[in-house]
Amino acid sequence: MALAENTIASLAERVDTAARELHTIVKLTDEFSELDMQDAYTIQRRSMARRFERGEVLIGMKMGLTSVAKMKQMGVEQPIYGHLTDVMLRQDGDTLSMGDFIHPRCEPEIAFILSRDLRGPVSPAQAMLAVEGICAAIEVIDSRYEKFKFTLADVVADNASSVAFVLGSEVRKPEEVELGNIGMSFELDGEVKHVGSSAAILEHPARSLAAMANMLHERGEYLRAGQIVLAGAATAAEFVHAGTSVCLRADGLGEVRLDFSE
Ligand code: OOG
Ligand code: MG
Repeated sequence: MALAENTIASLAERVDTAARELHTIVKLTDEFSELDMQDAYTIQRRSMARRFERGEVLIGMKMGLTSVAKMKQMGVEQPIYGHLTDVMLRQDGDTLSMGDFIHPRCEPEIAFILSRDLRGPVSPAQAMLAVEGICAAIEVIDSRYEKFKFTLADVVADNASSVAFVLGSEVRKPEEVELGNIGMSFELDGEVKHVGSSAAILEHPARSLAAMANMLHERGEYLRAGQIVLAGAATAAEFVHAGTSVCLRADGLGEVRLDFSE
């Protein structure tokens, strides 16, 4: 750890307040260049602890930067994770208000729903034994950093830009889908912006799930039965505005939608 305990606490408060009050902040690394990944994950946990104290409930985890398209878009080259809470969960077809976000982007994802606890270290195949359901998902990300620009440590401290997500209504069992190659079409206002495949997610989304369990294991933590895990975007993300309709169609998993209003 590079940063002092009181610095970590105050940076956790800074990212939490920015997320709550919907304003941007300068990158933490601008001020604290020594901020390392371990500190960043500690800041993330401290800021989440503040949310849990306010009553939010942990319902899952998200992987991020698991596809080459996302790594290139963000200029950051290593998978990361963040926490998902009940207030981030929206329903398929919901209309979200732009007033609840800073500069939101949407991205197409695959989600896992776990039926068993999952402890690392595990292989992708072992990780899949804990999966009950697979569905399509749209994640809304909303970096608290100016211009949506950050280093790896900054974005980790900011809970991997998490703000909201929605799961598709069609949930399939692992044996019912070809998880390693699900065709995904990501549309804004009826126009196809990206076509991709679940293969873009670390070559197979099961690898993302295993990586999630294995990274948590480094901190002595594990995934719980019932939790949702987002595997990470299969394509680049798209900015949305008031009036934008977002739709993800995923082969065998139906479609999932979100709309944005003022
Ligand atoms: C970081 C979060 C990335 C994904 O699915 O790749 C992410 C960001 O792009 O702001 O959620
Ligand atoms: Mg994502």
